[in-house]
Amino acid sequence: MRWACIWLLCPLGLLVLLSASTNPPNVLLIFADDLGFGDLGSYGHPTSATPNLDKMAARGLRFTDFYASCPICSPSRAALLTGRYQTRSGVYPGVFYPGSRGGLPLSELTIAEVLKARGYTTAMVGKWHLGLGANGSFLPIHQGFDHFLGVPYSHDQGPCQNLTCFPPHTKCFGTCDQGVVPVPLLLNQSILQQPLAFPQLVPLYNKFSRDFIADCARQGRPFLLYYASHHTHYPQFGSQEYVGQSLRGPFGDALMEFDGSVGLLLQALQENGLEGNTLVFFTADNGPETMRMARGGSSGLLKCGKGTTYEGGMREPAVAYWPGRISPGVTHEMASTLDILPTLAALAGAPLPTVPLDGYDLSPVLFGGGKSPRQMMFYYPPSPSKLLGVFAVRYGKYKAHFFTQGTHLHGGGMGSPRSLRPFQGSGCGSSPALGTLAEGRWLQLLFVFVSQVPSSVGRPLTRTAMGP
Ligand SMILES: [Ca+2]
Repeated sequence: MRWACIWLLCPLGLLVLLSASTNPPNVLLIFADDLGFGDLGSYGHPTSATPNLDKMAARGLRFTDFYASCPICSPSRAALLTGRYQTRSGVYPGVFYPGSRGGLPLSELTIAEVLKARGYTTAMVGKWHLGLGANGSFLPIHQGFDHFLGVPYSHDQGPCQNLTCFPPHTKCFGTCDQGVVPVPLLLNQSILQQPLAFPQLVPLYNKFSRDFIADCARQGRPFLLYYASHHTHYPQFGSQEYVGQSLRGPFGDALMEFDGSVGLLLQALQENGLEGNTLVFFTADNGPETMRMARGGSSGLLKCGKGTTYEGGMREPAVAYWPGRISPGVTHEMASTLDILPTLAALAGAPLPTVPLDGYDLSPVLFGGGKSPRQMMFYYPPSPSKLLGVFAVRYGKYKAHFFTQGTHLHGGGMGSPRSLRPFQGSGCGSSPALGTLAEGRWLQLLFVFVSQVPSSVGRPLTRTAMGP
């Protein structure tokens, strides 16, 4: 019986392996910044103008239950690129700043490194935010990307009050982080501009991306293009083409520019005859900064936004698009940015990193309308506490909130009273309310949670990437 099974399975497995190895698909990974679950027309926003993303959603597979791994930038981006919770890579807590000494550890294997081993040409455009390091030692070109055009951290991490965000003369709204170093634009490790010229930035990104796609097509090499937009993070900016064009003010104009880039990227695939052999995946790093009101995004019907472990903080719009391979539709299966690396590795026939991963191969969901291998999602707060640990867990259709933003922890046997400071970037969570941990079903969930929680939870991190 055992041998019969092996003989039956072998040809199928061989076929899959051969198919993946002979014709690995190109990958276009489009990542938005601080974009909410409710910000796109295809996710119900009444006034957003996002025709290209909406077209992708209509012709591709649209997710309703797709999660970033963290409600803030750097940890979320580390998880996307490594397929591991930020607590494993050490990109936690908080985010990197221009003066941070650390970065995503070079020992971590990124999507770019995994695909590069299978002959891919790789490029990254836009917001990195995974460390700069001495002499640029943590930049993308040291993490598997052959080419990099972008900003090493967030575009608000420098003085911006005198910069023009919208042409001809509209200054950036607000003051950004009052650092002394203007934000640079880098090509690989060289500074192209400092400070950034915001109105010219996205056209530069788009030209670089289109040229990269055309070059790869000419050379007949599979590629990975990671296009990490600054939109729609604060302060919003845009080029001449998009000034005053939306019904949502500067936020809507920035969103329109992002959508326009998506259109140009898809057009580049089409022009180079690559649409039938390219997986395009779009999602965002964390929820909207609702405290900025009209200048922040919308999480639609979900609660709260960026910085919180409520749904609005981590549940994101997401679309998988591959004409001829992925059938149009909507899926309610649970999935995460953590699943991108294992999925791409499977498609490319690349071996997985030999470290504990927190992601799953989503092929059954993408190509067969099947069930997701993901049943659980953990919600780590941006301001962690060794005493509180994970704030929430989703298991199937249930979610347990063990703590919520604003939770105050009183010492008891643990010493003097301690408290968690509410994350300042959120639009809610300032009220000191304990999270709910009810009995019955929740206790059962707690048991499952405790038995499956990643091993790094509950003990001090051994590797901290964050500098001062
Ligand atoms: Ca973000």
